[in-house]
Amino acid sequence: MSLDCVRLSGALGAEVRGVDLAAVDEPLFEEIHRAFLEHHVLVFRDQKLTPEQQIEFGERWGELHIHPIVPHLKGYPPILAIVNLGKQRAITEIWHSDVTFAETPPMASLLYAIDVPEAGGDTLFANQHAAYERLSPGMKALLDGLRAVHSGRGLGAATGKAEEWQLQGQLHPVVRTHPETGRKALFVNLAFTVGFEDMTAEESHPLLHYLCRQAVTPDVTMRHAWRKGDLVMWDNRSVQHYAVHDYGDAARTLHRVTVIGDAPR
Ligand SMILES: O=C(O)CCC(=O)C(=O)O
Repeated sequence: MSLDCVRLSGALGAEVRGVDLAAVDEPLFEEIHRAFLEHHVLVFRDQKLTPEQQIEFGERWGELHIHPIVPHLKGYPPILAIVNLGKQRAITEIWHSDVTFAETPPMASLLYAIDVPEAGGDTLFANQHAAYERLSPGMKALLDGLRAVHSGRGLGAATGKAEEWQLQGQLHPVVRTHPETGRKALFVNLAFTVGFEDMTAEESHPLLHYLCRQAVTPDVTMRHAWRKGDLVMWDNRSVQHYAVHDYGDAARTLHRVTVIGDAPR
């Protein structure tokens, strides 16, 4: 059997048609896994999932992550409820890959739309293999072996959990090799990366901002316009994302299940 996949941009993403995520057998799961590695972002429309079913599908990919800072859905520790906190308090309207301040950041996130605005509230995704591959040989040589510091302090402060949040920062390679495909990807983001190992803040800042700009230029992105019942999953090892807050006070609720990954190398 082969999956019915429709590509969503030149750079990444595919809509997978005709799949009920509450009833995925092993051969179908293997097809979905292959499509995930090929397209990096998969969109499944018209799903009807209970929290238990979303958790069950998430567990097919690996152990689920319990977020250290953001509160979970009551009764369901592996589910983060992403709700409209207002534009001023939005913590996801910035390019990022999930929880990169952890020692083993998530490999995948699975976001399910419970309630979405009539218009707006799209999510953008950017392909970090494409962003890396077009860098010059000189820049690639400079980044080879360089490690960046990732910190959750900004997120802790934004969510009022600064005191509870003890992490000092985590070192990860600036260029990581995808553990399943062997492809290289840029692995720095504006939300959590704060500088480079053995460099001052002044030295780090221009390089970090150059790389973060290169990471998300329009030609490496796709944009998802949500409908209720969509489940979108992305590969945090090869993709950054950005939640656009352009919907004022409208209700927007999504449930996220996050799968633990390995230590970036
Ligand atoms: O709300 C969204 O569209 C994306 C949420 C997000 O950025 C995240 O779960 O990390």
